[in-house]
Amino acid sequence: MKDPLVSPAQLLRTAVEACREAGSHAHRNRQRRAEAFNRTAHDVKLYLDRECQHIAREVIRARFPYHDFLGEEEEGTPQSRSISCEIQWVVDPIDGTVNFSHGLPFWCCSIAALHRGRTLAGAVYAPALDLLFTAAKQEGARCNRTPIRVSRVNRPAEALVLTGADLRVPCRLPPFAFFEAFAAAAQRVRILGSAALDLCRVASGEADAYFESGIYLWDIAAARLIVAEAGGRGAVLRTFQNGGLWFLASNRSLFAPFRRLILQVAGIEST
Ligand code: LIP
Repeated sequence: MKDPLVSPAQLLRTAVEACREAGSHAHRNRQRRAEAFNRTAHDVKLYLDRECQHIAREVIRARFPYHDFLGEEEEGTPQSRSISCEIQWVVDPIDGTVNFSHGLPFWCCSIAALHRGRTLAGAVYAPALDLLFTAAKQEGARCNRTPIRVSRVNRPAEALVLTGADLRVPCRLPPFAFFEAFAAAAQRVRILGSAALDLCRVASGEADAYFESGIYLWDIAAARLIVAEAGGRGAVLRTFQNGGLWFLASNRSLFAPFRRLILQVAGIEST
């Protein structure tokens, strides 16, 4: 279906409204953070995940009833869900769910509007930290309305790298092989538990790079634009049948050396 032209700024306004509504609901109801409908070895699914995704969907549908919607809490992989419209909203209602369920403040609501797979607008809202990261295509990136830029660190040995260790996804390489390689190459490596928030820290220059294997589109869809609009670079280095991704983002100087490092650890020739 052909969409009437909608500007990135218009999409961003709705992304911010939906993020604030959904994120505030989780934060207001944090005393219910342990109410889970599913617990597995390394993950937990909360009723609040579903409630926040519903809230975000209602805000978006009220403004753009014909746009497609892809939320983490629905069934199936990102590839298995049909797209009938050129604009698709990608929502992770609580990114960093395990952190949230324990009362750790490193979690956020991440909402992106994509046009033919390219993010045009993205918002990442961390209520417990009172931080709202936003970006619209070619309009820069902001944190709480203040423009942000990636760091100028240009040596891996001086870099602070954020990563994750999602043991749910059967990637060919265990995440800790990457952790070990980054630990040897960088100044420090940290696991904070929310991919979207990690990427926003790269965009604001508080960290210099982020890499994770076994991440999903809804974890990165908004924050990858925020990094790009803050002068950084991000790329999916590998995809898997179940929707899992390897995603690297950093300031411009560090992208090539860290991409080489990842491909070497994975035994993949660098092109
Ligand atoms: C989380 C990511 C995090 C990753 C976790 C999990 P969720 O997303 O943000 O980076 O390490 O395993 O995938 O599941 O909390 O939305």
